[in-house]
Amino acid sequence: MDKQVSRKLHHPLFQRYPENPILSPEQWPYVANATFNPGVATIDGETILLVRVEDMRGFSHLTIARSKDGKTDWRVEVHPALEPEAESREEQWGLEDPRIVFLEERGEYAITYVSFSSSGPLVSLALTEDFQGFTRVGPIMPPEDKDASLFPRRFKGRYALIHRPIIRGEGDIWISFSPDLTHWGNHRVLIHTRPGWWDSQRVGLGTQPIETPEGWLIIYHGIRMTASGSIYRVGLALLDLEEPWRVIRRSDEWVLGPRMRYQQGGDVPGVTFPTGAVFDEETGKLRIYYGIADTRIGLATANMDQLLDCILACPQS
Ligand code: BMA
Repeated sequence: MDKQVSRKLHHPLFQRYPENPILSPEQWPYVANATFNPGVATIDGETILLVRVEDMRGFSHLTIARSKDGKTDWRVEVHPALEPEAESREEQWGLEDPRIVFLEERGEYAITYVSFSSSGPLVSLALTEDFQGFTRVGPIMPPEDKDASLFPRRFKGRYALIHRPIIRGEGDIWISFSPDLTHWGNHRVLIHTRPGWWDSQRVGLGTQPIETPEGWLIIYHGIRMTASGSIYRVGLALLDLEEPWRVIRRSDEWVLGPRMRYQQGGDVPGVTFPTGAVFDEETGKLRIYYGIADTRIGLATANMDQLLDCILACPQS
């Protein structure tokens, strides 16, 4: 389909939920400065958000909020699900920005999150069957590294991890492989920054990778520096289904950004930061959950067929 046509047909691709923000620190059962950047999973039809909660020292932990429809009536747990371990130097400054996938063959969820050490952010992994008990695998990528997610399945026996190391100040998205979730190698650059573009400064994974018949849909954030700070917007890419280190398509344009007034209010205005997605097969809609200005949580939905039309009309990468 012609790119211009597809853009007009489906513009805007994502519809912001009219009642945004769906969760705010004021709704928390205990004192919190900010509640944002959640990982998402569904169990028995219920939506579970693993929310990054920043306390009044500026350190974060992860707490669960549940909702039957994924939009309203959130029940927030009174105690954190994952907190920094007191003796852990890797978690000294808190836990941030989880992404969740269900590892079908293991029958458990993998949670990749940022541990903040005094040497910088790094990627850690925890596993859970039910979001009640957690097995902490611990750090899997050294600093500086963040914005990580596993894929829900293996590729020729190897697990794959998307992550974003900072190398000489540059932030491209990488992919790495492991036979056992502990030893990682075969590192490759996956999605690079584009000088001059909306995603010129840094790019990082947004939600967990989403399997579709056309390939792995990647929703990523791109950063541009401006005179009044950074703008975090959202773009799309498509990876080969069996060789996910191959980028098939990448959107020229961003598909979601901080446009609404409520997206400018918070600790870090101008940040739209998706971290979790749920595909509803019955409605054909994708729901994405994102951090608003590092303070609250927003929801946006898109029709999956339109998303795929859009990404397939994008340039080959
Ligand atoms: C990134 C992460 C996110 C945060 C974003 C915008 O580097 O630290 O947690 O939402 O910056 O401040």
